[in-house]
Amino acid sequence: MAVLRKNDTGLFVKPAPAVYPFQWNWDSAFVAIGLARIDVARGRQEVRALLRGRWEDGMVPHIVFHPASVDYSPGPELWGSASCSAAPQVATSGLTQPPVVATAVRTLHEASPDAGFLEEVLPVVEAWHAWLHRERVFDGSGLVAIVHPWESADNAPRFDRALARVDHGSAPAPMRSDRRPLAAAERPTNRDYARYLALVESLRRCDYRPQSLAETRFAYVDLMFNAVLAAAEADLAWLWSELGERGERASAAATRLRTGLAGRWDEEAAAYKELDLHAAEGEIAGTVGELMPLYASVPKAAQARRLFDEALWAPTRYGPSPEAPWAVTTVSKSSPDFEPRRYWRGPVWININWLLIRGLERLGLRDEAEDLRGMTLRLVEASGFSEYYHPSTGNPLGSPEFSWSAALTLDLLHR
Ligand code: 2M8
Repeated sequence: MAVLRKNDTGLFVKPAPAVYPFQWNWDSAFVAIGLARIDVARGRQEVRALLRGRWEDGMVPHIVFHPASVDYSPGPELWGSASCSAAPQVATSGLTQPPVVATAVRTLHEASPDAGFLEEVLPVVEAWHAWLHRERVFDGSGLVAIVHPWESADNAPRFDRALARVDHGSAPAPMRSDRRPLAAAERPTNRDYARYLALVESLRRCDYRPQSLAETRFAYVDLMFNAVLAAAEADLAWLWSELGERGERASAAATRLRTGLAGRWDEEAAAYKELDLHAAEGEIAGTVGELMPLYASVPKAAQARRLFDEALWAPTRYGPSPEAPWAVTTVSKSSPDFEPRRYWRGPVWININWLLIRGLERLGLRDEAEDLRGMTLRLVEASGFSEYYHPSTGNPLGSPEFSWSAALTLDLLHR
């Protein structure tokens, strides 16, 4: 509660005290889930502040730059949203992020029902989800694509191959405020950052609305993004039913997404295959994303069992082992890309554990969920509310006093 209070700007809770001074999309949704346990009214305000950044075509952006004089780069000038016709008054980024908001609204509503709040926000969330199914579909599978790593766990090795195709020219090293408070070894490299910026530059030329995904330099069918969307669509349909409506689009979308995700199961790997749209075939990428359909209740009982035993909790992959007792690692320990300190390339994250715990609970794997919940609480007890953690030592990494780690702990304690 103290971390959330400290990071509260009055309008929104920033992700961390120094590194991230603006409102990020999925951070705020996780924060609202935590606030549902202690201050529902403040949780509703968090959602309202984020939705102020919505674009006319429905997109809810990944960052809302509420006016504030803070030193952060690359900041609003990189995006130039003011010159995009669909953008709102407040400056925002031109991308989106995993749509956790519907799930946050449901959590707030279950904690304290408020039909007025639902009437206010459901049409906005509905329009955002519909935008995803309009702008980001690529075939009949029901799955959607992201067009920039910043739309998901950006530095994850699953994006490396796709990102390597992005020519970043000979531009000088980008200005990065993240590197002042944080160790270089815990953050993305300058070369990857240059590619992120080159991608933004090319998207900016079409006001962030490419004619087709085939034309984009990066298009990835991220399983985590799709699993979050599938669960969010089901939650949205439930919320509509609270208002006496059928929520037909949302419930059909949830079914379609789950079917699409189920089709990506790989029997040999006991995990799900990721898909880079510009590559020939799907792949087992060795990152925790390949377990995420679990969060959306996609696996059948026998698959869920194998996914847990042979991947999630397996000592050589994502689970606890004598040399690295803290789980779940964000990259498989057997992968050559495993880097236990670098952001999204190995460390343990509280939001990832939370998604997996929810998935295990929903599939009835209660003991397994409880083991992971217990480990996650022991980790924050030992090392505080950090952005991420070293899987061998449990040492805190990245920013201290990280909002979603604190907020999701409140939710885990509530079970
Ligand atoms: C990280 O992303 C930002 C860019 O959006 C960054 O690297 O500076 C990611 O972990 C992202 O998932 C998260 O929402 C954001 C704020 O916590 O930080």
